[in-house]
Amino acid sequence: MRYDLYVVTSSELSCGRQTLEVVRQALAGGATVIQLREKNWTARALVEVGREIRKLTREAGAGFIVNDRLDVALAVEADGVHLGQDDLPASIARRLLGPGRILGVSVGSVEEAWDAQAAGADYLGVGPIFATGSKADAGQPVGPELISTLKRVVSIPLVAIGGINRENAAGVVAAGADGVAVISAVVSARDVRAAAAELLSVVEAAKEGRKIR
Ligand code: TZP
Ligand code: MG
Repeated sequence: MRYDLYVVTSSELSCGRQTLEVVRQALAGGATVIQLREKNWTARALVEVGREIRKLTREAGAGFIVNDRLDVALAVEADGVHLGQDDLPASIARRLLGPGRILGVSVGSVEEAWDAQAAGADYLGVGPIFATGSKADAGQPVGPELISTLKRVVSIPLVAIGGINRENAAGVVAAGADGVAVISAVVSARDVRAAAAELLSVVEAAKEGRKIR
């Protein structure tokens, strides 16, 4: 999976546009992963939209991850599930998912990162890197410094999340992130496709720069 531009959905932050339309535009702009994250939807709604996102991501060659719901992830044949520190424990999720699907875990400290990797996580969502208005209980920002620290402590990919936009994404990648995960910078943009394309080009340029230095 290419984690470069990991777009997380939120119908509340999509300015009245449907999640599926936002996903279509984000993929057109080059999003490399879509995460279906709709905290107030029923399982039925998640499955209905999830099946459509599965088709769109497959056509685009992008990854598809479901937030919180391992059952929904399996039901729609997503590539994997993303879990937080209050969700199903990572070791149990790993067992239920089998080896073929991707397990992502949110971490905000070295200890959480270490535990998640030991439990079988395939990648870590690290954050919140910066302050964010998109998640009420996000906690205190950890800064790009945690990315540089974790780069030395764990071996799985690191996806930075929280308050990331086109102005600060390059610094996060320079710190060692394998990709950036965003909600508002893409789903709340007036032109979702253009916002995704621009952010992707910032990430890719920063990765190029990292290689040269
Ligand atoms: N987890 C940590 S911060 C965050 C999540 C889901 C919200 C990210 O949203 P935004 O709009 O990209 O800051
Ligand atoms: Mg969760």
